Amino acid sequence: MIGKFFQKPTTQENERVPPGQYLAKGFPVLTYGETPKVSTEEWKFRVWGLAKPMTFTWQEFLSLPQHEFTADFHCVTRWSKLDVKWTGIKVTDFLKVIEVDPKAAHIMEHCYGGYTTNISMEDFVREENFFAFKLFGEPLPPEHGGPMRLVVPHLYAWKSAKWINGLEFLERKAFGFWERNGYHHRGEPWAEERYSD
Ligand SMILES: Nc1nc2c(c(=O)[nH]1)N[C@H]1C(S)=C(S)[C@@H](COP(=O)(O)O)O[C@H]1N2
Ligand SMILES: [Mo]
Repeated sequence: MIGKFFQKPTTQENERVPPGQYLAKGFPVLTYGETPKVSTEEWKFRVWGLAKPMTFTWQEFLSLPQHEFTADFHCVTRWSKLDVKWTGIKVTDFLKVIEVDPKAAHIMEHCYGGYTTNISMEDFVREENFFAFKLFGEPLPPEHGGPMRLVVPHLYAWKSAKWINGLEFLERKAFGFWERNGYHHRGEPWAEERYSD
């Protein structure tokens, strides 16, 4: 596995690489299907389900507080990338400007292109989760989910929806694209929650 696409972690890095994962060289792109091309002018972000329906334009979304983030990234296909630098908006800040019904316990992430992935409210509201629109100081490239993606560092990266355009708040757990295709409903890398039983 070590060679062209993978590198050996240093002892220090090793502790940050979850079991069964290898450090990728560069930042691989992993997309199922086509890369949607979405301009910031046409970009819209919707909230619905067990929440007051709302729609945000790019300007409205970007008027929320912006922060720099450094996060590790773990794909279930066994590559990891440490210390990815992003600019974005905290999920907790976004949640302050929407009205979610207290009955909402799960969320379906929706994207341009039709990809979906589910996440529990508990996993979603963590302080370290964010919507990213810059990668290493540059506008987020389309192949990495630009103009806007979600990043959920503590779960496998298939939960980090690229081209995200909406959140559907739900009372009960539902399955997104990979979850319907045999992947774990939660996907915690340290517990190797790769596949559903
Ligand atoms: N909309 C959408 N989001 C997605 C995916 C996808 O195919 N479509 N792939 C997921 C998977 S499996 C991974 S590992 C990461 C990859 O992000 P990257 O291509 O920026 O490395 O995006 C996740 N988000
Ligand atoms: Mo992945």
